[in-house]
Amino acid sequence: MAYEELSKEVSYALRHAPWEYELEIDDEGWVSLEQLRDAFLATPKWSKLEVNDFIDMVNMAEKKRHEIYGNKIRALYGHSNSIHKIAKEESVPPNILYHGTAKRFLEKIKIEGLLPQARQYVHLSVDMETAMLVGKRRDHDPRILKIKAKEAYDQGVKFYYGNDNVWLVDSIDAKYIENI
Ligand code: HQG
Repeated sequence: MAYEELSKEVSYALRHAPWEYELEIDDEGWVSLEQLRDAFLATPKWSKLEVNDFIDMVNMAEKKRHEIYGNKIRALYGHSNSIHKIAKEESVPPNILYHGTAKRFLEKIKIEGLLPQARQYVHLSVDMETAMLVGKRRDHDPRILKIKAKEAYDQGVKFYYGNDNVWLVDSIDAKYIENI
């Protein structure tokens, strides 16, 4: 089974295009594994897919993009703003979080702060290494922004837990970005 390829397509379906797959996603982003399997079975590439393949995919993944609970699966983060907003659980963030971005975005970020752009939430990383990997998707020499998360939280900004490495927030005002 091509788990990486499967994971990419599951991400696409759950984050960006549930309607293409005729998936009924609930308010917290869950969809039944059977429904997802049936949707994938419709394409010849996945004609041998079984529900267990999704379970193996999640268990074997290096990066925790999806979560399975009972007979349901959901994407933990990354949803696009073109789908119904996924409700996330509010939590107290660590003191400091990081955001890896491209140099070319800095001037705008300085003025506007961090905005979710095409996604539902701004994604923050728990450490500089993770932020570096995120930033490298957009710039070979990315900038790592240090976010005063706890201070923002104490002043009323809501933070949402994504996974062990990712926190989500609706937006981050520039005053909470330390080194910009
Ligand atoms: C930037 C991947 C201009 C922001 C990753 C980023 C992550 C601004 C880009 C997850 C801005 C949006 C998300 C502003 C923010 N002006 N640019 N005011 N505010 N930006 O891809 O955080 O592998 O939507 O800095 O690892 O890069 O798919 O967000 O560069 O966890 O599982 O706008 O996606 O995970 O880019 O990445 P994205 P992101 P997966």
